[in-house]
Order: sequence, then structure tokens, then C-alpha cells
Amino acid sequence: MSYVDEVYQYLEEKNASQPEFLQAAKEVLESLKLVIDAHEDEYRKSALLERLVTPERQILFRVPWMDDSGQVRVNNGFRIQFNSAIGPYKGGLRFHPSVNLSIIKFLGLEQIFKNSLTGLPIGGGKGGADFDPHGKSDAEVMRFCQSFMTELCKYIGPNEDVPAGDIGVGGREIGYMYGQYKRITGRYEGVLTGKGLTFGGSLARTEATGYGLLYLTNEMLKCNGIDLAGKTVVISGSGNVAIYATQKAQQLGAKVVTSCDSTGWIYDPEGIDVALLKEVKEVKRARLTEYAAKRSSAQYHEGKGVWSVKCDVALPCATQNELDLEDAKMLVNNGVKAVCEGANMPTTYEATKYFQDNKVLFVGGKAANAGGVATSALEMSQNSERLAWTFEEVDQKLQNIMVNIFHNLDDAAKEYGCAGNYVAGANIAGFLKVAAAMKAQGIV
Ligand code: NDP
Ligand code: 2IT
Repeated sequence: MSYVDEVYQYLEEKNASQPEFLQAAKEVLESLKLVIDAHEDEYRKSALLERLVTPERQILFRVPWMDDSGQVRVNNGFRIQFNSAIGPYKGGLRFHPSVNLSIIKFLGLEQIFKNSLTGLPIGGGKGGADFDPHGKSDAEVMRFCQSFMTELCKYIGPNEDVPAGDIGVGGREIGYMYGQYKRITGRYEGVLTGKGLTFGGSLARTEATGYGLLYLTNEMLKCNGIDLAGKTVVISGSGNVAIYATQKAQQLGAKVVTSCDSTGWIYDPEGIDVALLKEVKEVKRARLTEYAAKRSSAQYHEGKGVWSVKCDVALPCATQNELDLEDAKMLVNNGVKAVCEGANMPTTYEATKYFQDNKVLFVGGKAANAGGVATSALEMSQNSERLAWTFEEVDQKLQNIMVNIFHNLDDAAKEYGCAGNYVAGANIAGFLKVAAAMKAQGIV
């Protein structure tokens, strides 16, 4: 059995109840065969893959808080410090009822490679809680965030581990957590990114993941002789990533015709009204029915359905495994040319293979959504030098980073004999830097 297969089998035995983690590990390990097989003995002897897929540290903790009625509630908190070979742990915090160890470990594993691809000195980490911010008052969210940080602050720091946002964690939550960190430690430092602009946040961080997704998508299409302008784009989600992906796609001349949340979806053939979407989602924190009520061209449907809409480009920007094989078949039947992942692992393993087999240009989240964490690293740089860069400066750096990521993964795919397989190219390019750093630092 090859070393890569041995390690996957070992992972399956150890993590049988963690399907998302196994899914993420399988995709990475399959790609790495192209690199590992030629030097199997060397990698096996230093157990490099076992070390790579085993988190350096896993922190699990209780988060007690009181709701507005005086009832005490308890949630589970997580921080997985996965790999610090190339820099301090870096990665978001997710607050969603589905959060468990499998989800946080899959996200942490992906983050190692993503952060490496940015070219910036950041290791991989991820965290969160099975807390559901939906329907909670601001005061409840604040008390939860304070309790969460009261424990988490023991394990993080600007040179150790720098969390940020993810699903359910945006500017409001980061603000409450930052306030509590500062209150407990007495330190005003860049321990979180995605902060407000009045207390150390970076311009363009809010937009970065969605904008970065479009910068990479645009470059990838251009290199394949396709012009994004005039194309029809289908986007899922209506949160931070989806909103700014929609905005940038429109700025680049494409027409975005869908949006969705966890209860329903919108088809808007005249193109999504971003200002209205922001008002409904960022300000009112309401459902998409409110968007439909205010826009006559929009059709609202309950449940799931954006992938049934005919499009040239599909950008899944909601959550893991939201695009399955049936969805992939509908998209291919409708002539989709490219799929780029704004979310983390939104496409199932089978759907990814189907796209690749049907010659759809496909870029996975590790590369396509790396603009968020890259801009977080730029926020860390600004905090360290106690300066704030202009929007244009950050945005220009983000564009350069996304264009470079595409070329690095495209080159890696060509070099390892799988030209056009952008998934393998990204995994290989991300891996090589981390593996070299791990090797140089000895058995730690
Ligand atoms: P938000 O919380 O801002 O938005 C999430 C969106 O996805 C909402 O529209 C939400 O709907 C929908 N959604 C979440 N969970 C589900 C579910 N189980 N089923 C259906 N819809 C769901 O999160 P982000 O926009 O920040 O994150 C979206 C994706 O992008 C995630 O995969 C995240 O890991 C990834 N990502 C985020 C980055 C960032 O900088 N924020 C960076 C890189 C990747 P509803 O409101 O109804 O819950
Ligand atoms: O998945 C991700 O890359 C994020 N949620 C952003 C992480 C970060 O540290 O900005």
C-alpha cells in the first residue's frame, strides 16, 4: 500500500465519526500522491503526513452564558491549533449550531494549505462554537462572546494564534470578543482580525473574501480565454462572502441572478440589488423574503434551488457540502463553464469529480477564498507597524495575491503532470512550503 493510502487508512480508523474531516483529508491526500509517491520512503520515515493531519493542539471548552430571561445556557467551544510551521495559527471562528469537532478539524486542515498559498507567514487554525446567533438579542450575543473569550484568551495572542470571523461571526462578534480580550489581558494588540475600523481593523477586510474570489475567478477565466463581463453568475449564500462576491462580480460586468440563505432562495433575472441585500442581511439581519417583498423582479422560493438556474459561472458561498452530485449534473446540463468556491468545501467529493470529468473549470476554496485570510494577514501587518493603509493599497495587494495564487497553482498542476487540475495544483503548491518548513524545523 502506498504511504498516502496508509495515512488515509490510519485517519479513517482514528476519526470514523468525523466525516467532514475525512472528506477534506481525502481530497488533500489524493492530490499529494503526485508529490509523495516519488519520495515515499523519506516522507514515511519522518511521518510527515501523520504530523500534517494531526493537530498540534485541540482546545475544547465549556461556554456558559445567561439569556435575556435569566436562563443559563451552555455551549461547546473549540479552537484547533493545527499547524504552526510557517507562522502563528490563523483562521476564523464559526458560530453555528452544526459546529462540532469534525467541522472545525476539516476547516483547520484546509486553512493550513490556504494560508500557505497566500504567500504570507500564517499557520493554520480554526475554532468556534455550536452557538446559534439567529434570533438572539445583541445583549445575548455580547454575553456569549464575552464568555467564549474569557476562556479562549488563555490560548491566543498576536504571535501565537490570531482568530477572525467565519459563519455567524462578523464585525459585531469580533468587537465584543476584542473588548473582552483587552479587558482581561490589559493588552491592546492585534489578537483578532476583522476588527472595526476605529480599533485596528483594516480597510477592505470586510470585502476581501468576496472580492478576492472574483479577482481569482476573473484571472482564471482570462487565462482560459473567457471574459467574465456579460456572463450570468449564480451565487449561493447571502452573508459576508456572498454579498461582496456579488458586488465585485457586478463591478466586473457580470450579472448575478441568485442569492440564498438557510431557509430559501431568490431568483432575480434583472440582477441582484446589492444595496437592498445588504440592508436586509447586514442591517436588519432578516430573511430573504424581505428582499423579495421590496423588489418586484425577484422570485422567492422556499428551500434549496440556486443550482437549478442556468448560468456560466457558479460561486458557492454559503457552507460545506451545499452543492452535491445532482446539483453538479444540473449545472453541467445547463452549460456551466466554471465553478469557484467562495465557501469552504461547499462541493461534495463526487460533485467535484463530476465537474472535473466534464471539463468544467473548478477552483477549490483553499485557493479561491484565500483573499479573506490574506487580508487578515495584512491587518496583522498594519497592527504591528501601528499604521493603517488606504483602501486602494489593501485592495491592490489583495488583487496581486489572488492573481499570484492562481498562477502558482496553475504552474504546480503543470509541473506535476496534471495541468488544468486546479484542485491538485492548489493542494500541492500549499503543501510544498509547509512541508519544507516542517522538514527544516526537525521533529516537533
Ligand atoms: P455568514 O455567516 O456571513 O453567511 C453565511 C451564509 O450562508 C448565510 O447566508 C447563511 O444563511 C448561509 N448558511 C450558513 N449555513 C448554512 C446551512 N447549513 N445551510 C444553508 N445555508 C447556510 O458567513 P460567511 O459569508 O463569512 O461564510 C460563508 C462561507 O465562506 C463559509 O463556508 C466560510 O467558512 C467561508 N469563508 C469565509 C471567510 C470570511 O472571511 N468570512 C473567508 C473564507 C471562507 P443563514 O443566514 O440563513 O444562516
Ligand atoms: O475560512 C477562512 O479563511 C476564514 N474564515 C477567514 C480566516 C481569517 O483569519 O481571516
